Amino acid sequence: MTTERTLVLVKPDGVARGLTGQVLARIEAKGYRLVELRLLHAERAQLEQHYAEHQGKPFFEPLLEFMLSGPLVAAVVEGDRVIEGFRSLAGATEPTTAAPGTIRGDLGRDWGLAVQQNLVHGSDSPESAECEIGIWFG
Ligand code: IDP
Ligand code: MG
Repeated sequence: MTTERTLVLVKPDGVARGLTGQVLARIEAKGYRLVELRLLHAERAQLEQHYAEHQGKPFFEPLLEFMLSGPLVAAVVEGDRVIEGFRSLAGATEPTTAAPGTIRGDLGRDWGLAVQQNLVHGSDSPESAECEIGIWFG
């Protein structure tokens, strides 16, 4: 059984730039299904949990400040191998080198900041997906 759920965030830069619809359209056009969707302001405690693996890295504080800077969209997306599939749609972490055709490659760029503003987050494993869906959707 390969049907999975993943946690997708349209980060505050994506919402502020009016790209939420384009991100969701790419997810739907790929054939995945939206099963939960919320526009919200993140809380610091949620982000500390969500990004626990990055605690202590130089971009950790800038990352939290960025994620607190405005509303974001959280979604649970379902489909066969969707965890890997959404990471493929999103593209590489660095928008400058993310492949054209991906969300980050087509819509993102480097802004010379301490943290990469790269529009989207997607869970990277079934374990992270389960944990992250709990953080954002209880
Ligand atoms: P991912 O979002 O592609 O899974 P992660 O390594 O999990 O990338 O990092 C989480 C987020 O932290 C990234 O999406 C990006 O916003 C930021 N980030 C990661 N590495 C760096 C870096 O080296 N410099 C600046 N920001 C970074
Ligand atoms: Mg990650």
